[in-house]
Amino acid sequence: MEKRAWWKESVVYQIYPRSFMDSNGDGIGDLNGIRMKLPYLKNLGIDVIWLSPVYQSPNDDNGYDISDYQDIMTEFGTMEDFDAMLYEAHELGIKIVMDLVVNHSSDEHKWFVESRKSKDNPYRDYYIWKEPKDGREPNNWGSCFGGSAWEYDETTEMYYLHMFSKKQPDLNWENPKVRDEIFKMMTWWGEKGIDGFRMDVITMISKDQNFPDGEKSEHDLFGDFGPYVNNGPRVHEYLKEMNQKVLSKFDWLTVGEGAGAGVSDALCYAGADENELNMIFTFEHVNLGQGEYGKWSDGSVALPELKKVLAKWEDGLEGKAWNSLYWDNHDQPRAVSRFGNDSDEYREISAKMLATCLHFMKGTPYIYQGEELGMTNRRCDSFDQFKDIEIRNAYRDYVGGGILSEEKLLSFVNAVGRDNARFPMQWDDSEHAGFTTGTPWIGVNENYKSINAASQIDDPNSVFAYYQKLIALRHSMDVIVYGKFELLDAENTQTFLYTRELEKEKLFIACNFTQDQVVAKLPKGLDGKQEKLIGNYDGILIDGDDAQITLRPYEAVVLYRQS
Ligand code: TEU
Ligand code: CA
Repeated sequence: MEKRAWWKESVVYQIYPRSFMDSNGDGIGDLNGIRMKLPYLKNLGIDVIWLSPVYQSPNDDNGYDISDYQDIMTEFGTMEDFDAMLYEAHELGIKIVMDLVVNHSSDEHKWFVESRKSKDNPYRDYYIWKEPKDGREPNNWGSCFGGSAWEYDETTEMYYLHMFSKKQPDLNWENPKVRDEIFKMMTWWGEKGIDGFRMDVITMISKDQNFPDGEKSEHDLFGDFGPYVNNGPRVHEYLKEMNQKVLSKFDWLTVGEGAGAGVSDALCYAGADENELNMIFTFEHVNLGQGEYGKWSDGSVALPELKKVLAKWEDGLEGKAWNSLYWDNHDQPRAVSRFGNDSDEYREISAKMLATCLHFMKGTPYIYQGEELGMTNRRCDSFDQFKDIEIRNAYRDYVGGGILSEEKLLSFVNAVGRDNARFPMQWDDSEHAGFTTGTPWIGVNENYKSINAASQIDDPNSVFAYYQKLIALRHSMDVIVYGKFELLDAENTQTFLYTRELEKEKLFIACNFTQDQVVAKLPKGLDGKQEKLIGNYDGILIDGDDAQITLRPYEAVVLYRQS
């Protein structure tokens, strides 16, 4: 069995603080609200909280635009509030992993305020400045939030690079002073006692210094920056330096957000002997189903495609690098709406099926706030209900540019827009779902009266209770953490079947992704007499003679055998 580690055996819960719990009635989630809910998370059984950014920020991108890496966002509270939350989490045995956003800072960070003052300012080369080319942007790269990736600055008559919003200028990692500032800041947080970092678009920090134009197809307004920004020429050198100077000094969980990273890249970023990170998040499965308008689509994905991508990562990393497992995060639509069925009839059962499918795979599982309740997408009927800069800019570009009708883009945003994850956490059936006593910064999903924590925490048949069981099983069985994954029946369009094996222990996981009743063959060596470890229905429909199992609509079953 491969080397044990606490971060391999943990279950992580992601909190998007703005939408988690408001303690002071200003309609915005905050640190004291998180502290209030630590017992809820302890009851769920999770080991680690990944905290989306809580640093000082003008909130152009809800905290992913940082103006002071060592101060707390005013709306979220004070450093004393942070210290109190960290202390209480540790008292409960819960670790806190922070969000490191150092591909870019906010344009209100003092470094950028200085950098833009003059070409010879000491901070000039903390960012990426280029002269105009033929009177225009230095190249044809587009920003992830639409528009050009270059913003012209009148003061010095040069452009600066921003892969995201123009208020998120990219930091220049070529500059050793930038790297040292960041490593010093990371160490400062480490000495405060945090337990690691999730690293925002860390795969983008090294750019091709020629800044060449990207490929552009006829539909595209901008060139593809991918080959020149993702997994850039010095990214592994920088991460090895970060590991040597910071990460190696702490017993941390480190997970990189792997925009554009494939399995071969992951073997470097997360390779057991690479001395970079513990694991990365792939985008490959959540980016399936994209069409001619990029992510703006109905989000539907054929099951064989989804299985193949997930299996490719399981097989590709097996024994060489550690994997992460997620359906949801603050950038993704709600899994039960996208990959399950959020109708009244099938929402709970399909949420439990998706949870089983993910949590029995090999890797560290991540639960996004509300996923443990089976929270769904919110179907909005007006763009006024959205706050996300990515959505607002998409409206500007696609509707404003006459490319898509408002109705069409609205259907896509309702399917895959990031605000689906940012409508407030649904705590109970009181006004605003108990998230705030004030007016929430963003509207609450209208279904909060039927989908909320209070109605589930004492119900043994709830989605919440099912997640408790999954987490407890992972804590008690090495085969779930360390067993080798093998996909079965890859082409099947209705079922996701796989096994896990560790020494004499074997698991068979069978998930029906449809509302039809289907039959699945048992893998060799199983005759149905095995122990049913967990499932989202009572009983089991097994035919030992024919070595097959009947799966009811959205049924998930896990069989356990010790040979
Ligand atoms: O996301 C990086 C990223 O690639 C996302 O913008 C993703 O492509 C998009 O949201 C999918 O629709 C990270 C953070 O998770 C995100 O919240 C930030 O907006 C972004 O970086 C910039 O910091
Ligand atoms: Ca508040």
